Amino acid sequence: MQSRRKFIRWSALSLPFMSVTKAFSNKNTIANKPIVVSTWDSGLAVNAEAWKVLKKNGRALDAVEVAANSIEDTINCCVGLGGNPDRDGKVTLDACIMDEKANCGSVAFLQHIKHPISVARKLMETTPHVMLVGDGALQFALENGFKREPDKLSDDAAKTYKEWLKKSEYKPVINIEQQQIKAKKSGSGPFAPSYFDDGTANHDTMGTIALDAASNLSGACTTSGMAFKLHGRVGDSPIIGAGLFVDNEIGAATSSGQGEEVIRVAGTHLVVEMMRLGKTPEEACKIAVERIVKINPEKAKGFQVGFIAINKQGEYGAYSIQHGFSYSVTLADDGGKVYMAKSHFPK
Ligand code: SD4
Repeated sequence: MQSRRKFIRWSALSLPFMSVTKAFSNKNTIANKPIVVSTWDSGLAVNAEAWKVLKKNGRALDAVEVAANSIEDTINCCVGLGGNPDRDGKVTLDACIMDEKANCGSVAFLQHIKHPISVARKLMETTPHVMLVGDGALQFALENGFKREPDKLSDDAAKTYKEWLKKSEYKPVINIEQQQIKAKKSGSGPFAPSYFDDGTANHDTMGTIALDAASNLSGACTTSGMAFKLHGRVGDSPIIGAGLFVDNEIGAATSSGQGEEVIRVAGTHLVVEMMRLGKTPEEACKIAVERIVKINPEKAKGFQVGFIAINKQGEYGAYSIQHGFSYSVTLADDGGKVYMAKSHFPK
């Protein structure tokens, strides 16, 4: 995760947020089209893949899929088979995709498959179902020509896992789920800490939302989930309305951070509904963040959730609980820019 942080373009981050977020008074004006927005600074490289599709008047759905595929192909902490494992040392992936017609596909707790987002799309396009999990999702993937990858942690993940086992004094405990979770920081627990021992946050899910030249919206979200989670745990990322939501009349939103808290408020659905009521993307993301914080303001001090959103006019915005949630915006051939979201709690 730390190496990915190196990609942060501090010059871009230092730009004042409002200087890049244009205010569109006329809602009928189509501006910022096409546009692709992704979570985190690592979203810049991901956006670049999406941009290749969008600039040729390609479909937003194709753009977000190739974007997700590109990060699923890299070795990093938090997306794809190279990501950090759960507490049992298994990498389990969650992903979902949604298009402009409210078609959606999702896979959760999927092992051994390199491109969960493409399995989700296959499910969306070839079956009447929305979601498959675990062995069923794996079976579907294999039957549809996806290759079964070896059960092996990436070198980075193996190292991190080894360290975690030491520091967390991991001992399998029967019915651990029923025990009081002792959190170093409120809101986290020994099996999916909100923060690692070095203070870096346990997240970096890739959420990508795009508006194409034909004014259609789509989104994708892909992750290996919270590191050291309980085996079988599913976060917000594959849940339509939590980790991703698209309404082609209104806008699209995706999230990153502690998934349980996003699920609780149907986070991205809330963001889109707020945009429906006339809020800007940033205002809508802020409302969703505040809804989460209000549930337990004390606990909210100990975890991160960030939302990004775009509307039908191509306006974009973001908001997070903690400072430090960056996001990447690409709307021209200039390589895109990284911005820091405003946050509920200051730096
Ligand atoms: C999850 N939301 O599994 C994901 C984790 C995440 O950036 O966002 N990582 O809860």
